[in-house]
Amino acid sequence: MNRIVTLDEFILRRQKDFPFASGELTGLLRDIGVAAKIVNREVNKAGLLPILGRADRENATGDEVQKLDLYANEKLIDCLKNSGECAGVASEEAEDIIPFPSVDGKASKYVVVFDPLDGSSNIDVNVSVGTIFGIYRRISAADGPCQIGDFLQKGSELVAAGYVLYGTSTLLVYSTGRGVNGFTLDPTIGEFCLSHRDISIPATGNYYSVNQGYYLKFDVEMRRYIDHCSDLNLRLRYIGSMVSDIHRILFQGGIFLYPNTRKYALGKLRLVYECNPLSFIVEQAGGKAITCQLERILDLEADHLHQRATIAIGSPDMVEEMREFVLRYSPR
Ligand code: AHM
Repeated sequence: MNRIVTLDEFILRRQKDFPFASGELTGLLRDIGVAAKIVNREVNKAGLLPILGRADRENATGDEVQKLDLYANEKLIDCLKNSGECAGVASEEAEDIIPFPSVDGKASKYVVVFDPLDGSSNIDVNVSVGTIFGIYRRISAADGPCQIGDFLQKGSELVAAGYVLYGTSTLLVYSTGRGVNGFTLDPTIGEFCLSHRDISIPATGNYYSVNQGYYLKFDVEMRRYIDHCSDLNLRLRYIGSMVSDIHRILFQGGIFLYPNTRKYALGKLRLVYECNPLSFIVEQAGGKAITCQLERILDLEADHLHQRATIAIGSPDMVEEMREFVLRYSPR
């Protein structure tokens, strides 16, 4: 029988690969692992506790009922704040950056961006959701509070990124720029255990994932590409939770698209919290991620925290094929 390797053990082993590592990044990843376990516990009893629905309701005892995405947000902030390894965070659930006071006079080198619960419209109907995170080395002076510029770095500057998928099992997938590994939570021992080593995305696949309900609102080149996927008899899968949709593609091959629509002229998904971290993972696994206007996602400049981007991400051959459709059919 193979020996179980826990997330903590794996992270510590990997730290030894970096001769000058101070352990901060290692600590941060562990903090995120702890937050993921806490969030997982609540997600799993979402139907039992009064944590579903709107955040402005009150429960039987008059306490404010907390929406699960706000709960996840709070837990991530708590876990990252208390360890002193993180100079501050930017969350999809918060308007501005949240700088942390230093703990024991420690000057933290890193900041974290996250979407605490992606695909949250799925929670009330028991469908998979996820947490997405990215870690940047700060560029502001380490002896002061972190600054907005620390969080608006290009995705290519990420030092680590990952996601947690709360699905039929709970999986944490992350990369520090040296391949991608996945860990499944074993609920009997409460540990994430290495289950998917050196994940590599298939060069092509049988799945395409897009909200086809918006078909008529897409530009002509995207409609042509979607027609092509349909002509090839590819299987359409769209969960409406980006983490889940991309997770399938990472393992089985395919393409995920969220193009611009009439409603979302710049795309819907957030560059900083969603597109960059997932593009980092997919590129690390050998895939590609570009906008529907053909720029590499990780090269995009972010002007503000909640900036949106269009995205085509997944198996490299399929993203390239989509690129050809754009070049051929775009009137621009
Ligand atoms: P959220 O941050 O409100 O959960 O929205 C993000 C989600 C993605 O996970 C998903 O891919 C997309 O929104 C679905 O959007 P749509 O319902 O427009 O297809």
